[in-house]
Amino acid sequence: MKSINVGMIGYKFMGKAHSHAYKDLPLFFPNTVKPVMKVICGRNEQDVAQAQAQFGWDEYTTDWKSLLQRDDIDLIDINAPSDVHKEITIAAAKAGKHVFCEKPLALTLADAREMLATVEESGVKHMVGFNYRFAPAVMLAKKLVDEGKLGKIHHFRAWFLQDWLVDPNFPLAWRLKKEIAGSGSHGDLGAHLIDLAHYLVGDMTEVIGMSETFVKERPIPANMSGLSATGSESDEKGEVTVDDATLFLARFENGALGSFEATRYAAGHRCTNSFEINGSKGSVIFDFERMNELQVYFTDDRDDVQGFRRVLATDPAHAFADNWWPPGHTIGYEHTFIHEVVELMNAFKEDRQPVPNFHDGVKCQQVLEAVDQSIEKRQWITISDI
Ligand code: SOE
Repeated sequence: MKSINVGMIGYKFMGKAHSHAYKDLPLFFPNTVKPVMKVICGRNEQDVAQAQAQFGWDEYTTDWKSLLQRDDIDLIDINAPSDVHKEITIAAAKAGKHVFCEKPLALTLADAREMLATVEESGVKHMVGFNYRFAPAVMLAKKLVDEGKLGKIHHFRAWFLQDWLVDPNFPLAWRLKKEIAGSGSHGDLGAHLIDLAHYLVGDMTEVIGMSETFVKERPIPANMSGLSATGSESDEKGEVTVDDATLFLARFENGALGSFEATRYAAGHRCTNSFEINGSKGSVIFDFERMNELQVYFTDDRDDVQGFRRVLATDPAHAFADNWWPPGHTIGYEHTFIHEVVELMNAFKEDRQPVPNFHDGVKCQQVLEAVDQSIEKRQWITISDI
């Protein structure tokens, strides 16, 4: 197989990130399957036509169902809001199309499980968009954990902090409506942290959480595009039906303890996505705003040089780095999506499921829902119970 024809649904933030990944991939990763940017799909004809021309897709359509009838489409990429993930995934898989779906996989755990069952029954490939796994520095952390270089893991501590809601007049965007987004900071930001925890440390056994919606009503936007609106032209307000911040504690199967914080109210933090892992033989610290670096500490370093050192994950020894620039020439946010799509294309080349796939999406949704239940019941929830 030399190429895969893509039909992509959604053209905003993630649509641009995915389009860029498909476009750049063949230039830097010529030895894998080539994604062909066939058709981009969206509800608003004028906007999707503009996206088609700007992002470089062959065609556009406003009818996603028409993509499923076409023999020349192999893969459906879903980056429209979360409320449509399930319907499109199920229809696509039943039509024999492979599915790449943005996170969080679904609005509920039951929906996510149904999506997983359908892609499995249909025998198609499935991938979920947890792009932060693909930062080479994160992959280095994973390698150090897997090699036992950090010893027995005691702590996983993660925080994803944004501040775009601090202004109480920021409009009621779709991300603030439960029926469309599923949840707020929890499913949007916390989902990434949960996936990183699964990837780096392993499965969790129980969780307890708390959350808050600091601003309960916001102006209804006259016109809103993604996160880009800065104010509202209307005096009318609507209810915010998702969490603004969610924090939780977790126990892992391997005995480690976890703490997680996701918020859109951390003034000054535009996109601080960080974790720290402490083990019996060392620690690592990752901060997405310095995504090329991993802070590393080993207990068996000589006494007189004990301390964290900064490793720049841009050498040929680091994941994906060989395909980019000479050592020290850094990469950015968009590269996480390119690496993600390289994994997807490699899965076609090697005829296997890509990772992370819908199993990982369901596992993440299970933790999201367990935390929600614990908040509602004000008690610890055992993950395997739900
Ligand atoms: C918006 O809050 C957002 O774009 C998320 O939806 C992404 O998944 C995260 O990577 C950055 O923040």
